Amino acid sequence: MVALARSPRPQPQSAETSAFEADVLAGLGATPKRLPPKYFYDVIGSQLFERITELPEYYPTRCEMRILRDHARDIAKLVPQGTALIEFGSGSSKKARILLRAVPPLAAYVPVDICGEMIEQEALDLRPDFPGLKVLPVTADITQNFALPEPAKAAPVRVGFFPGSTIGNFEPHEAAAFLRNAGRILGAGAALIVGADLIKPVEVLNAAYNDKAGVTARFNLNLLVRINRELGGTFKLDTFEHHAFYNRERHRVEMHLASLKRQKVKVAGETIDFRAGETIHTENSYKYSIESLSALARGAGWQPAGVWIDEREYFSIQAFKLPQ
Ligand code: AVI
Repeated sequence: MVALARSPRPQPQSAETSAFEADVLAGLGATPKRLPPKYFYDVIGSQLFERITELPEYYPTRCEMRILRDHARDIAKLVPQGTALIEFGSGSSKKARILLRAVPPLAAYVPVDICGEMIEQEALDLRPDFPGLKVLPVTADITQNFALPEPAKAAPVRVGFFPGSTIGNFEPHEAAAFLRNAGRILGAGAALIVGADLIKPVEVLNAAYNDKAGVTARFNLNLLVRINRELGGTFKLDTFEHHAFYNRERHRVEMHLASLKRQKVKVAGETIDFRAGETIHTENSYKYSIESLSALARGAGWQPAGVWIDEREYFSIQAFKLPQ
């Protein structure tokens, strides 16, 4: 038998993969190189992030949980009976659980996240613990417009919940756009409860993003693992290093992946050149003051409606309302 030489057929791409490919090629083709942080959260990245939240140096999750537990009753006053509670970028719903225990009966709880597998699993775990609660997960990019399920649309009021300081991973103009979009999705009379990390001493910030166990480094490098797997990338992981530092002028922690040598890397058939020491900027984590977040929210049409912080003033939960 003669073996036929076949030219490789292009694999059909999902819309998700082609958006990933387009964003990665655009980011690696830019100067300086960058990659959007939303792509950290594949299944492995989401698991690594869960591990970060348990690290001794990473204070935000513990602080926010403490604030939620200490002030759940007060915060729950923003959530009247029959509300549809929409959680933006829910990941694991452990913070929502605290709120769900404090609020009166809801029309629905709608966790929205880009990682469909994770929220479907969370919904399965949540249902037996909250019998009678409609848990209606939506897989969507929270930076884009998305449709709410019917029971949430039909509810007399909608309250958004955006914990985790995820707002800090947006550029300020993107955060303003997110707040405006959330207002459109939630509608008149809505409330929005946002967790935001506060400006604090630089040593605390630098330690939180450079943990001794190296989990944040693995989280950062996992972006290259994902590009290798999903886009046929040829990144050699031991030739890139995790860098994280607080940029005082811009009130943000920056994460980068630095190339340890001059090299060429292939991604989706394209060749990318790296100089020794050149970095890919992978994340900004903006730190806010109460005033700076509230100014941003006002500019997006929201009125301040409450602030709760921890004793050390490391983290804040801030509430906003839209006029009727
Ligand atoms: C999800 N986000 C709020 C985290 C943060 O702190 O900016 C992501 C993270 N990056 C490194 N460690 C944690």
